[in-house]
Amino acid sequence: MKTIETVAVIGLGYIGLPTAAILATNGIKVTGVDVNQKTVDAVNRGEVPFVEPDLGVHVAGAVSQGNLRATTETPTAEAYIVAVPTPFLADRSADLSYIEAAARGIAPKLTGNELVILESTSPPRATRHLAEFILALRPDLSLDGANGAPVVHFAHCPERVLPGRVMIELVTNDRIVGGITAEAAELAKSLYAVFCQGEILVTDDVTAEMAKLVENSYRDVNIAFANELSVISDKLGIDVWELIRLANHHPRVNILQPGPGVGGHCIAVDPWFIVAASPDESKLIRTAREVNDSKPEWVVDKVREAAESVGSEPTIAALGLAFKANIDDLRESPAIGIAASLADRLPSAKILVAEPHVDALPSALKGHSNVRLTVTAEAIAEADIVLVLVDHDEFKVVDSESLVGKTVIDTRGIWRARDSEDLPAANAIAS
Ligand code: SAJ
Repeated sequence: MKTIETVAVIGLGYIGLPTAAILATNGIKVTGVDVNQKTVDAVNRGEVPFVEPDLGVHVAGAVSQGNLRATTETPTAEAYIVAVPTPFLADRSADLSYIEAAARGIAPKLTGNELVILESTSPPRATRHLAEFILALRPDLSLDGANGAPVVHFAHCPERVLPGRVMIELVTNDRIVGGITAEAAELAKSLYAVFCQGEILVTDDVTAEMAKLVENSYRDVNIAFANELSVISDKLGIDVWELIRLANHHPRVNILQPGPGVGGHCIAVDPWFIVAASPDESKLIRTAREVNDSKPEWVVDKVREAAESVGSEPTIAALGLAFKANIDDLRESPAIGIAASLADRLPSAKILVAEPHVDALPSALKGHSNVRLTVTAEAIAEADIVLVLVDHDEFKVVDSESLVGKTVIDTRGIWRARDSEDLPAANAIAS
């Protein structure tokens, strides 16, 4: 089998850029392609346009070694890795237009014997769609060499790295590689083996696509269970964090943590691709999505109840906007929807948002005159109601004294772990 020496990575986002950087620091000549000129310029300066631990060192090193460069034009390469977004459409089926745009860039560059890998999280049969799309543009090429036409190899290799740990998990996680043909899978396996120290498991393309969706649905269903328990516990007047901590002492029970809802581009999205592919059979998966999607509204209702008891013009400190702890990623974050909904429903309230990982409010909140971004201490000091939306480390070390006399709505249970004497328990509402 041939050794791949040049790779083009299409899409320099949260997955494409780390993948490009890790290939480049392992000796592959990598060209990163992105439609955003600012991203391209940043990468060529050796900089990273978003927060991800250790990524900056890899990008700077790869660029200075001359192994990584970025451009807006798809170049000629031996392998193409497509890592573009796959959002969902209004009917919750996947929007494959970014994949198709990447395919339009790749198609004219092919001469035969290249490997095209789809890394974007995709609905079942998206890799085949990509292959058919490219071969429709290039009928002189083929999947199997029929009529002597040069072959292009297509594979799906879903990423499974956890934001915040990407540079570690890219190397250590096991990987699934699914080929439209066995040869495509083996070629893709050999490319990932350049940097992946985990096991590389080979299968067909559709099983690989489903494996990724199933992993995230598994997590979604389990988070939904925790979120449902939090709502039940609230009704029963018991502390859900204590309940879960105790139940998890059972050797075969491991309940996840409730929160204000599920965010991020993966877990809140991927299960819908399974539902869209098999609607009548995906009852549990759909219900879990609905349970998690309904949690933000439940939190909003809790805050409104608390606001009523404070009286007119309450000040609410909303701690955190990111979709999870210690990152700056705001994609699909339930915290943003909650803050926006509070701003709408409580027009006389002042909402002080503290998000240490961003320096400006996202567009969904900018239009609200009663929402302001500030620092944690100031938000808490001014607040009647303190609403924890993200379990950032910075919030965990907040001085308990500063919370005395305030109503605390802690959707992440971060202040539950403290010595109970430290807690402003009389005012606290667990969610
Ligand atoms: N969350 C809870 N309670 C929990 C765990 C998570 O409410 O106990 C919430 C988080 O706050 C966040 C959301 O769920 O809003 C998702 O966070 P996450 O840490 O579970 O996952 P992601 O979206 O950062 O990354 C997931 C990972 N998938 C799995 O763990 C199965 C990651 O490995 C995937 O690579 C990533 O999706 C992806 O790109 O698909």
